[in-house]
Amino acid sequence: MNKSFKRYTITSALPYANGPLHIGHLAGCYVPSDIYARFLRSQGKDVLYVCGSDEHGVAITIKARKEGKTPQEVVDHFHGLMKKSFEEFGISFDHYSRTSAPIHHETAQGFFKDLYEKGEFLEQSTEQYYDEEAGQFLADRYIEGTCPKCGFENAYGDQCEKCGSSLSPTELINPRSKLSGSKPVLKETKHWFLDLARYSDFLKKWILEEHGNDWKNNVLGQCRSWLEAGEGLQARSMTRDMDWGIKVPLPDAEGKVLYVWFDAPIGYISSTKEWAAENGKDWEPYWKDEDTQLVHFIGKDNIVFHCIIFPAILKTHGDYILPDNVPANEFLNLEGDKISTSRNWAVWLHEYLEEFPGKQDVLRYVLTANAPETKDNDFTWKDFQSRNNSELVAIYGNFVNRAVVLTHKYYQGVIPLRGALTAYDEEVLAALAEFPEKIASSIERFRFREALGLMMDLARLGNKYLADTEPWKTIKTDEKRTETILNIALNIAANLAIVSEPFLPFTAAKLYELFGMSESKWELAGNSELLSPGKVIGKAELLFEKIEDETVEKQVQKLLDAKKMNEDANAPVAPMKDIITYDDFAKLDMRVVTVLEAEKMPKSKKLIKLKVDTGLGHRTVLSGVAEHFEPEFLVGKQVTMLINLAPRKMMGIESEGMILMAEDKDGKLKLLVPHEGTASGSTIS
Ligand code: B3M
Ligand code: ZN
Repeated sequence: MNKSFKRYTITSALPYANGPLHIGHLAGCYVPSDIYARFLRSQGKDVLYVCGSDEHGVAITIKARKEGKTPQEVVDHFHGLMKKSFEEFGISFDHYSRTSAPIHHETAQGFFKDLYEKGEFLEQSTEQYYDEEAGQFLADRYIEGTCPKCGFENAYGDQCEKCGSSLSPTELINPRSKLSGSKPVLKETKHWFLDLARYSDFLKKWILEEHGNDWKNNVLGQCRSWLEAGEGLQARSMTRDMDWGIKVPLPDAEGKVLYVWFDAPIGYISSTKEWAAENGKDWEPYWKDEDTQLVHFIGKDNIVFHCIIFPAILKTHGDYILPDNVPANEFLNLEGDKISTSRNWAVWLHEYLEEFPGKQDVLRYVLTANAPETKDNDFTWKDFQSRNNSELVAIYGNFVNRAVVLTHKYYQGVIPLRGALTAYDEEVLAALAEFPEKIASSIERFRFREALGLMMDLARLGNKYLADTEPWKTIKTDEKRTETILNIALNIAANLAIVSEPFLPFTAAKLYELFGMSESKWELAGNSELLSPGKVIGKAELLFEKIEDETVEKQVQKLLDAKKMNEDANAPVAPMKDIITYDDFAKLDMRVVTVLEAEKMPKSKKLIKLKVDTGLGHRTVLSGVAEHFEPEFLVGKQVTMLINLAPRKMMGIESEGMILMAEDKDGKLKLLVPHEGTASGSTIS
């Protein structure tokens, strides 16, 4: 049993407000943190579960530029969308704030000033790329150029997406600004660096000694490589030359903002302050009392910020507690490929709800069952379907449904009396009594997959109990026995409701309603007499529905379509042909012509025979467009034709010229037509 604390502050990573939420977000930290918060609340603990939108940083400004919006417009849109998605999926934050909130600006600036006054920053001037046309310094992602490692011409200032090398902007060959396209110049700029090496001893002791046994190995592994290799503890700049973000609260810092990873984790504290102000509470015990357990739920890419940098800031500031655990998850992939917002390779939460209304718990279940707790894992729609059908429908739902339906069938929904127990009954009740502690122990060690499996074992116990005792048979011969069996089955189902609540809150709520249970109290679980005989239970309703093959096939196809669109969009443009002289060009006689007749050529998949008016007379042309256009679509169209191409006989017909087409990236052919009607034979030059 883990140490019990007086109160619990649970945080989950602040999602960037530059795109919708997808299943990777839920699997990475939001479902795990929600399970933990709900579990502690059901134990009656004092829990504060906070989060908020991360609204600063280059990612936001890039999105804004791409969409021709202001950063504020971008974050306003996605803050609302994400907050709604979290609510819809039962992620039960006590408070969801945002880092553009004034209280956060004040809090983050307060932290910065405090560290500054303590002399914790190194003031260093460095040379940084500056766009003289745009009049601003360039963040790494605003610089692109040729990768020195692989020659890729569109490498970013900090990373080459083609060969994966991490780069610094000055390594790029032919750097250019993404703002103006111009060649940036190196210009001196001052920043404030946190000298992480100063905290090396404290961090090594706190992480490797104090938490060497209770933090997850994937987290300790990353921390160790940062702490022991030494390269991780280089001084890191905590300010940036940007106009979007929290102003650096110093007189000589015009045009500079706090580095997003300095301000964002402080967002947990601001969110707590905002919650306390709105609820008449004192925020400080949640961040300053040693008898508070602080737990940060994050993805593995955020480990260094939550285990090294933010704790160093908290420690230096003084009088703040440090995280008791940081159970970071690895990444969830999708159908064998990395989830990617830019490639639209994702299952978006808002789209999931449109296609699977009311099935939030199915997704919560599958993402917990497949959680990337110790290694990257893969979400497939086939597995989603199979877990829904063979676990939730066939075991969990089937067990509850049979117990309820039979109680209505034999006893008009009245919970029957429990009579004499058989040895098997005693065995089942003894097993029931052990589940709450086993599940609690897994949750307390952040092993949510394991805990979910134990929850399902309880459903299996109930399902097997009914299958073994066969009340549908005993009803014919032994009324009392049947009453006992259904009494026990219903009480197992009521216990299942309590231990399900952290994982499947929507399903648990339906069961509380069905059994007339007031609320989820973990302490009641294990008690086999939760439901009093004589009480009337609600009507049976299907908790889970079978998901058909075509439903998931449609989802897979949707991903494949997105992949194809993305490949087309990123397909390389055909390279230019050799240079020609004007005289070469002048030989081409291109005209606007009008299609008079069109018919498919028999025995040819590709050819359509056209009769066109060239202005100089009528011509027959064979064109390889039969797989792109229907003949009737072409009749009457004005198209572009090369009329002085030597005639060519095809399938016994003389083709006199060539209709010119554009071939799109996806291979589709597009007609080249004048933007308004023109005389046949109009010359093109
Ligand atoms: N906004 C999200 C990410 O890196 C980042 C987390 C901040 S937590 C303080 O995916
Ligand atoms: Zn490269």
